[in-house]
Amino acid sequence: MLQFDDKDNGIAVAHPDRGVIALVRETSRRAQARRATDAVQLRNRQPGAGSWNNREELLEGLNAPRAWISCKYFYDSLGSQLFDAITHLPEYYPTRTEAAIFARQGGNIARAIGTGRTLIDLGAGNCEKAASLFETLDPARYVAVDISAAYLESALVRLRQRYPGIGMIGLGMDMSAGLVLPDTVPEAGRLFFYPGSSIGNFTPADAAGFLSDLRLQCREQGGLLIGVDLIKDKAILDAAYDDALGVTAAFNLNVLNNVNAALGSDFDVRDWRHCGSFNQGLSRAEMHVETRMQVDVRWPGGARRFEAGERIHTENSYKYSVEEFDALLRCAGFRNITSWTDLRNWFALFYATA
Ligand code: AVI
Repeated sequence: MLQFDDKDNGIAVAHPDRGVIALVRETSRRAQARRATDAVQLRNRQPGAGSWNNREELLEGLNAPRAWISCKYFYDSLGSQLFDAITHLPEYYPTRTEAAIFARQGGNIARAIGTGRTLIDLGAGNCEKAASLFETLDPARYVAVDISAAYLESALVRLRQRYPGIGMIGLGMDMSAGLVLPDTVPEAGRLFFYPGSSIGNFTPADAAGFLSDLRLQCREQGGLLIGVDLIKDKAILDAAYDDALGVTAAFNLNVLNNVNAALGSDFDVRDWRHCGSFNQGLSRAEMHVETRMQVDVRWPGGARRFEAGERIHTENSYKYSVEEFDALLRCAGFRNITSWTDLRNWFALFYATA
């Protein structure tokens, strides 16, 4: 039976084939040094002690002249459901466009990658995206990484019943703090899978660092399959980050509730409004929350006045050209880069080897 635990910020590892459960502690100095600021956070369905306990980081952001909140605070259980709802919106094209590339290019992707790999799913969530590749890629084993160990546990129990021939390992960890794979994950033949353009939630510099770390973990015959959102018309991107129904607004404003839960602050969501648009100069969609009036926010040991119209920056979502992302992969040490795009050139999938 699968069991996960995330005590002491460690990584709980369950190996269903051998029934072994081990706790691997996060020891990498680099991992501990890297602070999640702009960086993407895994979809966190249950606020994880290891990911939401960074009071210092929260205070640094709230006290900054241009206030900011790390985007990891989007993902409580409600935030994760709101994100799922976003992926169904007509304006939010990335999820369905990426799926269309897989549908159209599945044969070519499978030929480039080959079969029998160890598929390592970064930010696995309900594991469905990776599972849709099982038929074509026929992985020898599947390693699902997500910040919510409990969510992974139930997803993997279901998946094992569907694919009893594939060995499965679940890692409940906050990947933004660095990826540490246990010894149970064989070194040869690793295929990292990072879909959904989550890489866009890193700054390009942090993305390069993250990709370099992945490349170091690739070892023999390792590779990376990654989804990247491409630069496109501003109107399309503006709509994707500020939809007509207001689902993205709810997703963004919910961050204030989550900060209240983590910090004990007294943000009132009704005092704030959502701002989401594409910043062409910086090639990124930005989300902010903006005050409707002058607001005083208090938390244990501190407070801040926000003037009317003042903003808190909550997320960046960088968009790349195929050439720019190719260069980023090269810079991280990847080689033999192949990419596939959809018919409109809105989204790209890259496969690169170490
Ligand atoms: C998770 N991430 C790739 C999404 C994005 O597009 O940057 C999060 C999101 N933010 C607003 N809508 C969706």
